[in-house]
Amino acid sequence: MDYLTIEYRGDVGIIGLNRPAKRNAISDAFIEELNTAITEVDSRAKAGVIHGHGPHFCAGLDLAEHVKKTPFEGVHGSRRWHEVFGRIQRGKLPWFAALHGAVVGGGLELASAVHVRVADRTAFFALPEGQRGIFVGGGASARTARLMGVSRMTDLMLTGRSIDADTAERWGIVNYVVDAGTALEAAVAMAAKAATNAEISNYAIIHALPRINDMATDDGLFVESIIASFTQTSPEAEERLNAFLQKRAGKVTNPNA
Ligand code: 1HE
Repeated sequence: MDYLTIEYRGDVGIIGLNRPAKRNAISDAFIEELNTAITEVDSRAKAGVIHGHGPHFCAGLDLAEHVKKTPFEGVHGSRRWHEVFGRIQRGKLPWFAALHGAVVGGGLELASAVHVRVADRTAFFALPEGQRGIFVGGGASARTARLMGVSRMTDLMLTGRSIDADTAERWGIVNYVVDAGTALEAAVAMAAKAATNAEISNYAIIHALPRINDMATDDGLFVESIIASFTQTSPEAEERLNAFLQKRAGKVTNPNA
């Protein structure tokens, strides 16, 4: 692969954005490689991690390529990002992102498509599209706005300012902030843990939760009850429930203990 690395640690597939000279800027060829990498990791792993090689996670859209596109090519490009990132958000696996340095524009859109985000203290976040004379096109108005809220995203886009990792955590953009240089290790550890869950539970978590969140409460509760009863009838659920009852499975840990 020209723009990505793929490695496996146990059941965890790790995709590394690997175009550091251009700050992992995402071109058309890059997005197609990402699509291929997702297919490969989907078939071999039980959880995935995305991280960036070099000083930054990702500088977003490849502006050198974009500047030469017609508006209609831009539409197709944007829709392709939606498809590929959609395969992460609503695909087979739970995905984690390890973030450091710049997580900007399309880089933040990619990070918004995964299920859990871990940032180290070097990470900074911005949506500079307004300053570049364009608009978000990789899913930020639907995904990133749901993480931080429309008001905060409007502020980021109008002012072009960057926020640090602690602010991103406060705003709901990232789930964890860790020491510089430790995000990948932390994300892989969490992905390895998620990989031990029942596959059907992980599937329900990543597919049902965001959809129910988009529904009216009454509809959501109904759908929840159907999914709950569906997961409960799997042989794996019976074995896991009995394992707890027979004291073969771990208890929930008390974080204060
Ligand atoms: C790029 C890109 C890019 C860097 N496309 N080539 N994204 C942005 O507006 C962010 C633009 N990038 C930056 O603000 C900075 O590069 C960073 C803060 C990310 C990193 O700074 P730094 O000092 O580490 O690197 P640099 O010297 O700015 O960049 C190194 C090289 O990468 C340089 O090329 P070189 O040939 O002069 O060495 C840069 O031109 C190149 N580079 N970022 C192309 N983005 C689907 S819609 C999504 C819409 C968006 O994502 S818009 C936001 C785009």
